[in-house]
Formats: sequence, structure tokens, C-alpha cells
Amino acid sequence: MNKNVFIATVIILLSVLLASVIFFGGSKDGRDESVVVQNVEVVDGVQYVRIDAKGGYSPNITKVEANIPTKLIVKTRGTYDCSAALVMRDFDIKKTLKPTGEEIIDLGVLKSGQEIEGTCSMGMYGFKIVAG
Ligand SMILES: [Cu+2]
Repeated sequence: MNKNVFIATVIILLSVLLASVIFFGGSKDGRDESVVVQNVEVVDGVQYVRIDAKGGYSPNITKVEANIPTKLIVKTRGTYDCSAALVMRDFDIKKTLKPTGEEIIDLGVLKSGQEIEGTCSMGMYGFKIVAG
């Protein structure tokens, strides 16, 4: 009797182990790194780049077209952390963004290969815009 209980317990434990190996092993490739963020849009010949600022900047790297007027829209939504203190050295910009809203920054026409960087005032968060 006790032996049967022992065998049943072992079988249950082994099935749980097997199930978790299948479950966790299978989810290894399931991270959302492949999610494509569509944050560049051309409207009436102007290229708009959208960056979300809250607890950092997202997306981190944005590829844009060169040789077309480009504007950056930085969007805050309940942003009370330092990502609201935006610094863009290439444009001599230091701005404190409203906790919720949109700030439009004219980036002009970018040259191919040009990289623009934005950071929080302390430099711990950042994002990049790369013109192709
Ligand atoms: Cu910061």
C-alpha cells in the first residue's frame, strides 16, 4: 500500500517536472524582441518620429529617412521621473516636459548616417535617431 502511494507520488512529481520543462523550455524564444515599433510616419512630406518618455525613452533606437524634413514628437503620459528633463546636445535643447503632453522638436533635414541623441538631464536614459 505504502509502496503504491510512493510510486504514484513519484509519477506525479515526474509529470510536473516534465510539464514545466516543456513549458519553460518552449517559452525561451517567446520574448517580444521581435515586436516592430512603428514610430515613424510621413505626413505631407514631413517625417514625424514619436518617442515615449516615461521611465526612460522608447523606442531606444529609431531609424529614419535622410534628406526629408523631420520632426520629433516626445510624448509624456504621467511622466514624473527624470525622462521629462530632456537634453538634446546636437540642438542645444534642454527642456522640462509637461508630465502629460507632446513636445514637438524640429530636427530639420538629417544627412545620411547622421545620428541624433537625446538623454535625460542626468544622462542615465537615452534614445537615438539614426538617419539612413
Ligand atoms: Cu535621469
